[in-house]
Amino acid sequence: MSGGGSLGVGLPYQKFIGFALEETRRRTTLTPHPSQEKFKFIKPNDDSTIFNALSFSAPKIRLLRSLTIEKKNSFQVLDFAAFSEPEYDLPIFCANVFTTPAQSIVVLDLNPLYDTTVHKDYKDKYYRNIMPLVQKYSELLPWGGKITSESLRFFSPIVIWTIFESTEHNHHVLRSAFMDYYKVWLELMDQEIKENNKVLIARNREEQHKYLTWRAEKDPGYPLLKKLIGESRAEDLVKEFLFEGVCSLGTKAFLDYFPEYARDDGSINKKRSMIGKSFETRPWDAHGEFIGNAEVQ
Ligand code: BLA
Repeated sequence: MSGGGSLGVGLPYQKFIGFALEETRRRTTLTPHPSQEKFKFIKPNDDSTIFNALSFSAPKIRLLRSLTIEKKNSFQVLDFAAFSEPEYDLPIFCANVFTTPAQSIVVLDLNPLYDTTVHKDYKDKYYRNIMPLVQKYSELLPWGGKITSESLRFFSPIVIWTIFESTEHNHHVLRSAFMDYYKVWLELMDQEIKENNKVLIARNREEQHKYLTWRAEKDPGYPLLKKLIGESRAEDLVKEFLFEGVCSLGTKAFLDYFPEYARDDGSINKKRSMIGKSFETRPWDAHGEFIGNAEVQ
């Protein structure tokens, strides 16, 4: 079947989550996260939409959470992420897919805790050995074209940013990439040794908080969530579930991290991007060197 066939067969993204949890349990012990109780049964305004939310923690993992949403014959969403405890500087696992019968918008990455264009040591530590992943998928899941420029600093040199036609074959490739990327993340997690230096731990915590702050404010899924469950429940979901930690890991506010979004009256500019979209082609070379020319639209 092609052209949206995969939308009819139950919740395929639930299978991605099933795989990820099984693989995680092979290596560590998952404990339900406190946020799970509140968000397990989200009832959207519209009966034909189904939400599934799960969250856990584990010895090195502060938060592992997934959200899938399905509206029959309309769209499907996968949002899966894993955040380590601040004692580790592990990348953040990030899998986001928005699928309609026509196309799928995908971001799959080990989002760096530290911007890899600035922190070369961080780039070498985590990405040098896994660059072949890019080769493996760059033809099947090609660069998706111009993107919100601000997003780039949260992406790694191995990011898969793609938009593809929703066919069975493409979803098969996506599942394979998802599994590869997640296994790599678990492997890195296994290898990491606990940091004892309080200054470095505080730095890791702040970087994670900055990431959470960005996504809790500017995530492209937010407008749709508001439509599905209303503004205040969407805000709860974003702050207490998807990006849990945004209210507790740090005290800085969005504008402290991203002052370029400040309006004259001190409020946050509602635009997602201040710079515009850019990066028509993949802005990293095969070695993970940034070669982007931010030609703004
Ligand atoms: C579109 N989602 C996008 C786009 C990106 C992402 C890059 C393309 C538009 C753009 O350039 O901004 C995803 N952007 C990310 C991710 C990061 C980032 C993961 O900066 C991480 C740092 N997407 C979801 C969820 C929904 C969703 C949960 O993850 C819905 C509930 C929807 N994403 C969604 C929709 C679009 C989209 C509807 C297309 C519309 C649009 O561009 O606003």
